[in-house]
Amino acid sequence: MPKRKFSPLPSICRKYKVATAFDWFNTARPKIIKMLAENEYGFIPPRPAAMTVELLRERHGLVDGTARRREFRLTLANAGRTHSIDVLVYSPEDTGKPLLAAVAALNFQGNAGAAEEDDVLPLDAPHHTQPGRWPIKQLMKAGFLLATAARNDFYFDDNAPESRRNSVFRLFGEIDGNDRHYTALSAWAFGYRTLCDLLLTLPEVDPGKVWFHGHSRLGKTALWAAANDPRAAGVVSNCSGCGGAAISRDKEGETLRKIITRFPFWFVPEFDRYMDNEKAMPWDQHFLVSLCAPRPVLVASASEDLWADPENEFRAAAAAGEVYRLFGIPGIEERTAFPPVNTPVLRRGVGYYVRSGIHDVTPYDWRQVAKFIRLNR
Ligand code: GTR
Repeated sequence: MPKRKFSPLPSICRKYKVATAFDWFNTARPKIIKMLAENEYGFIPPRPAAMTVELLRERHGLVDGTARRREFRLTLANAGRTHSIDVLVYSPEDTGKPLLAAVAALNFQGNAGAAEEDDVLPLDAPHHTQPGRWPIKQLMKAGFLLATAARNDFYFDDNAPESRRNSVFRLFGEIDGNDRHYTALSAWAFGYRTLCDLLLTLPEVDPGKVWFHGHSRLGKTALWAAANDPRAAGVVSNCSGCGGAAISRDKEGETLRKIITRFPFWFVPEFDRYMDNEKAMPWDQHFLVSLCAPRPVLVASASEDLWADPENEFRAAAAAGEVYRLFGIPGIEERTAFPPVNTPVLRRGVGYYVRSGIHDVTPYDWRQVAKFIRLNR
């Protein structure tokens, strides 16, 4: 395959004249957050006045005796309005070992779809619809606690005005159903924050071990959520592609025009001005990745996921290293070549790999997540 030609990326440190981690954290970082909120993702809903946590059901000894399962209903209340979300939590049955991490992850197909059993709420929903994506036994054995909720419970994933009006944004006032400033990605980022709120109420969760994990559109979201929530100890962006970990300049597969045309409600209208005009962006997606620093970030691609453009996902992961190095954390060393398939480049601070296969989350991916977290403990 001929080598691709890439245009230079804006340097974060040069743009903000940053020489130290102190400068970056206190000066550049808040400006980048503001720029991305105003020009790409929109603002994340604030914290509601109250959240009640109800344990609906609990069962022990599931999944060959490895898992304890809890189903919670969270009710968020603000200004006389309420919004409920169900969360499914799996945790290892008492092994005596400390948890490796407590993972907050939104899911695509509802909690029943994510589960391996047939009796997860809602009972009448299709169960276990994405086999392999949530390998509970493997996760339990690796020491993960998993908390998952449906993205659609925070913002139904379509462009209808009523989806916007019925989203979590409604807790904070009347929503103009046509106002694109209320974005799905920011409502879902609020979802990650809400999962984190729940996790921190569980006695077995060490507050320093909460990781955000997301696949595809939820991988974009996990990065944006972690950028805004200092309680995330680290983040995993799996096949997040355009508007996620992939650089927009010289993008193959999905371009800004393609994503904004299909999913205008994911981004603010200000983002439209960069369609077919990516080089005019004063930032690129490595800015988003760098917002995780100094916390570890793992960027994962799949070899057949050309829509996401693995090589451009690698570029963002590598380029974010300049910010990690301000903290004395190596990240991916400069001039590291795009790695071959199934050859992870896991470093302190930043990790990257391309798994063979399609756009998905697989047991292989979870093994890399566990390795990366262990490396960054
Ligand atoms: C695609 C979208 C991608 C990615 C993916 C997904 O249709 O173009 O950006 O987010 O959906 O979420 O599975």
